[in-house]
Amino acid sequence: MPDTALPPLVTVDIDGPVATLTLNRPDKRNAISVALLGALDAAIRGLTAEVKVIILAANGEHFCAGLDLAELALMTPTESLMNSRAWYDTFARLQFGPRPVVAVLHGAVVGGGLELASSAHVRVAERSAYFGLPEGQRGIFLGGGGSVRVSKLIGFSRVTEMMLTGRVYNADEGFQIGLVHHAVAEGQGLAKARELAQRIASNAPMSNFAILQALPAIAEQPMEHGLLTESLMAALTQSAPEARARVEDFLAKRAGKVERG
Ligand code: 1HE
Repeated sequence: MPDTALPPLVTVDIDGPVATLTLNRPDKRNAISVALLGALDAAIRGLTAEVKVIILAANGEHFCAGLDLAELALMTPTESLMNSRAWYDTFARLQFGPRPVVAVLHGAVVGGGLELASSAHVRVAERSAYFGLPEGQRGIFLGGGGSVRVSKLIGFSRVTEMMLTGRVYNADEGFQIGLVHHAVAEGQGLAKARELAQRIASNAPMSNFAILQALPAIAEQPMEHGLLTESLMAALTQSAPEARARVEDFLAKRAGKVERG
């Protein structure tokens, strides 16, 4: 039977400006094999310009069990190093690509699964979601960018404690410590992500560009450089025709007001 008859490791569904990429290796809890990483990378690269926002989701009971440990067991240190580099490339394509990414999390979001989730810009967790970094218990280390990305989300101290003690955070705790932005009822994650994605897609493209590209750069810059970058970006976004039209709409009372949360 040809390979094409196998179910894809990542499925792509396009709905207007929103593409939903779904990890589809539920029998192995969406563990990230070389093939799954390649499928995710190809799915991202294959998106057309009409797609403005990505939703990242997963089939089965768990979002992602992390690195495929069966493959790791067969890797030389050099292969493992190169595998990490491949993860960095793909995750950077998500984080620093042109499209905001909304991740929908449920079940295990562990190890490399949490590293993948932390590459998204918005995280929605269903009640069943739980977060851990079991690398310490497996005798290995983070290798998918988690030392940097997860530490930036919840702080180096929490990551140290998670890895040393095997601590697992549930969905509510994940919300409290800033791992996720929204905690929703089971089965509601995708609907919430779609609602957020539609809102994100309706922003001016230049604003989304500045949020995705300038904000993380500014966060790494010394204060004076950050403020200069911010002011340049502000001038650029404000001069786009779309920004002028939106501001005029507000002044003419044609645009919505900011509502209470
Ligand atoms: C796997 C993997 C995997 C499951 N690699 N095959 N990640 C971990 O240490 C997590 C390891 N996984 C688990 O703790 C559990 O599997 C789960 C809590 C995620 C799910 O439990 P459960 O009871 O639903 O499933 P299961 O019976 O444990 O697993 C079902 C199958 O998936 C089984 O294979 P089977 O052939 O026996 O059916 C498992 O072997 C397989 N499976 N997880 C390979 N991770 C770039 S550095 C990143 C560092 C890391 O990510 S370290 C990995 C951390």
